Amino acid sequence: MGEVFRLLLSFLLYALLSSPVQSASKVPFHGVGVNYGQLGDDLPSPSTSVDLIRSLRASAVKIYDANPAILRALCGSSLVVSVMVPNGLLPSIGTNQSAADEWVATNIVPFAGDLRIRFLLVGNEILSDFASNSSFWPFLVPSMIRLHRSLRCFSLRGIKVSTTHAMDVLQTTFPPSAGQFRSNVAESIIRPMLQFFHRTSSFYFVDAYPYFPWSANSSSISLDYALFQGNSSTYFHDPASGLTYTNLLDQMIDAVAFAMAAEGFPDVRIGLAETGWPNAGDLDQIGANVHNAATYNRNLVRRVKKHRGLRTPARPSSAIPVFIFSLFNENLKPGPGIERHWGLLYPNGTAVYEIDLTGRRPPGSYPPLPPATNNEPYKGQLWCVVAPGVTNATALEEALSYACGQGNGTCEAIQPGGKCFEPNTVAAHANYAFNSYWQQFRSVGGGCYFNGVAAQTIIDPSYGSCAFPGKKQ
Ligand SMILES: *[C@@H]1O[C@H](CO)[C@@H](O)[C@H](O)[C@H]1NC(C)=O
Ligand SMILES: *[C@@H]1O[C@H](CO)[C@@H](O)[C@H](O)[C@H]1NC(C)=O
Ligand SMILES: *[C@@H]1O[C@H](CO)[C@@H](O)[C@H](O)[C@H]1NC(C)=O
Ligand SMILES: *[C@@H]1O[C@H](CO)[C@@H](O)[C@H](O)[C@H]1NC(C)=O
Ligand SMILES: *[C@@H]1O[C@H](CO)[C@@H](O)[C@H](O)[C@H]1NC(C)=O
Ligand SMILES: *[C@@H]1O[C@H](CO)[C@@H](O)[C@H](O)[C@H]1NC(C)=O
Ligand SMILES: CC(=O)N[C@H]1CO[C@H](CO)[C@@H](O)[C@@H]1O
Repeated sequence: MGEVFRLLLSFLLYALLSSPVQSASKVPFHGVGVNYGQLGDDLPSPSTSVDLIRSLRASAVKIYDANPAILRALCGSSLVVSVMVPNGLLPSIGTNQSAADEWVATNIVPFAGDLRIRFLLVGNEILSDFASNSSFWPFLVPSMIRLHRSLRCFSLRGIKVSTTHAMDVLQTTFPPSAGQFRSNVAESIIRPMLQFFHRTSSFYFVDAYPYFPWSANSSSISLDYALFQGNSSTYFHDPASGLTYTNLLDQMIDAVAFAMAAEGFPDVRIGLAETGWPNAGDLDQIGANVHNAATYNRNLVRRVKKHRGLRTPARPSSAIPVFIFSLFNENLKPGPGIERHWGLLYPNGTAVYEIDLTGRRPPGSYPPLPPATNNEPYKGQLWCVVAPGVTNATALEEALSYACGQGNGTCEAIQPGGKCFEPNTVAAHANYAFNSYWQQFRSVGGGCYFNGVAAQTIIDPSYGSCAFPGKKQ
């Protein structure tokens, strides 16, 4: 055996044996997963949905509960599965080991033999819920610890226990090297959580959407940078770390990596629980279109394929598991229009745009995309009126009474004798009330949706002496 060869061999052996703990660095799955949300009243059955997930060639699926019908439909598929404990169970699971054991016995154990369950996520964005549920925060880490103990007890050692976090768990994200957790959770919750992830080789899961920082600040952040197609003039160089960023997603994820390092945990692995781009939205929401959504998700999956996993400048050697949000457009999600338009598929199973989640399909082989029509903010006036095609009088009356019930003179003009009382129909009054409500309450989060019966328009609905206030964008 030649000396060079022997040296090479011993080096290889050394590299093999001295590489970090195998289980900690193993890629949980190759390729890209998809989030299968259920907030729609028109979604296909679980088994049809699982067929659709396979046709997209996803590697993994994440659900927001442990719905047994979905888990049964997944049996026999090779998909890696991530299940979730509903937020509302945290107080009982966090204080009661029997409750944790019972949850695992009922929801996981029956499927563990036939499914590749790899992640058990305990609650969804718990630390971003300030209003009703900040009272749940103290139960988050205890719940994870108890569920981990239950899984071991049932010999289910392959399942990592974690939870998901929105970006607002950080108080600083820019530049990424300055990433820092919010002071109201850093010491009390984040530090013990990172300790738990470190001890159990689990992952910090983040929901990161470049769409939001870009759309809030489209004049200073380049769209191409957000869509993974920037050039050297749009790259960001972080002076403190010396790292160069070619896209906004890496920048956001590394803010998390640096925040964890600042708490003393530089080696806890990161997972991307949700990312994506809306394929449509309201008239006052920029950049939400099929062109950008397809571009974002196709470029993302190609990156994952090319680098054998998502890797960021601060974490070049550990692949980040990725779940795209979402499988379907979900019509029951509240909030602005983009919220109902994250899907790769329409509820009828048709693709919003074609995508091969393995990232193998050459970009040039996709059919041309429709042009992006709203990448600049809309500058004209907008009004909020009854959505086209809505005829359900009950639904309109409910929305009308909600809008008028918010007070502040919203519905004065449609009272008897008011300038907009005639025509005295539910539809006409709803038109007026929706607009009046929206113009007044927009700046404090009031939406133009009313459970689907209202929509924005660029056409001034004023008539006769009845003026509808419009607002310039
Ligand atoms: C703990 O959980 C078990 C199983 O759900 C339940 O039977 C028991 O009543 C709970 N104990 C307390 C103190 O809530
Ligand atoms: C917009 O981006 C610029 C440059 O990155 C930054 O300085 C500014 O604080 C951002 N503004 C908002 C509102 O995020
Ligand atoms: C680089 O990207 C920016 C923003 O997308 C664009 O304005 C500029 O023309 C590009 N420069 C080159 C050399 O392609
Ligand atoms: C599915 O739904 C989309 C959006 O509503 C529609 O454009 C498309 O024609 C539908 N496809 C089928 C096969 O019904
Ligand atoms: C009309 O709206 C009401 C209230 O939102 C709802 O309960 C009902 O199912 C709707 N009817 C139809 C035919 O969609
Ligand atoms: C209520 O109306 C007053 C007077 O028009 C206005 O100043 C105030 O901002 C309104 N409140 C809200 C929440 O829109
Ligand atoms: C988002 C979420 O989990 N909200 C929950 C907050 O807590 C109440 C009970 O206190 C639940 O009903 C909600 O579902």
